[in-house]
Amino acid sequence: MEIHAYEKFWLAAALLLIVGFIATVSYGAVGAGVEMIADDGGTVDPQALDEHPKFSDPGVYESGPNEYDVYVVAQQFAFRPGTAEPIRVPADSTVTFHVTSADVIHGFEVVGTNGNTMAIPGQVATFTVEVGGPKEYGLLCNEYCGSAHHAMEGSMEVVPKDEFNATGGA
Ligand SMILES: [Cu+2]
Repeated sequence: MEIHAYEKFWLAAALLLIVGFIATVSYGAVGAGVEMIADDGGTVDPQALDEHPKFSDPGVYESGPNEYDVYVVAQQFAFRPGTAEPIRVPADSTVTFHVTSADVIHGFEVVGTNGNTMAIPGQVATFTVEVGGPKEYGLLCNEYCGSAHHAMEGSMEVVPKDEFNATGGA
């Protein structure tokens, strides 16, 4: 059977594309360090966050050498902390976020890092971000949560270690 040269070329190009697409999907699934948020953050009563040992006073808690826990409450239309005042963490540390919502479903993304989750009332989403040198990161809600969703944002400041200690952290 005679196959025209152009037909061979397009067959080869189509096969290459398929292999390329499979490679990018595989890389995205296992190579890029992307992880789903597990359900091991536990549950919480969204009506009684003010009785919770940490969510009643959300903020940055030291949990070990260079390790910090950050408790964040998302609600229409702000992150506590994050929106009214930035989340401040020291440079070169491991930061574990514990995020929940007090009302409806929100998103919580630390822009420019691997940190991104839904904030669901009654659920605590937990994920860890390694921060390097001093830098400011944006925080975004990326689940439509109401009329001022587009304005729901905040910031996280990675500050030099001595500066963090000087202000006493959270
Ligand atoms: Cu929103």
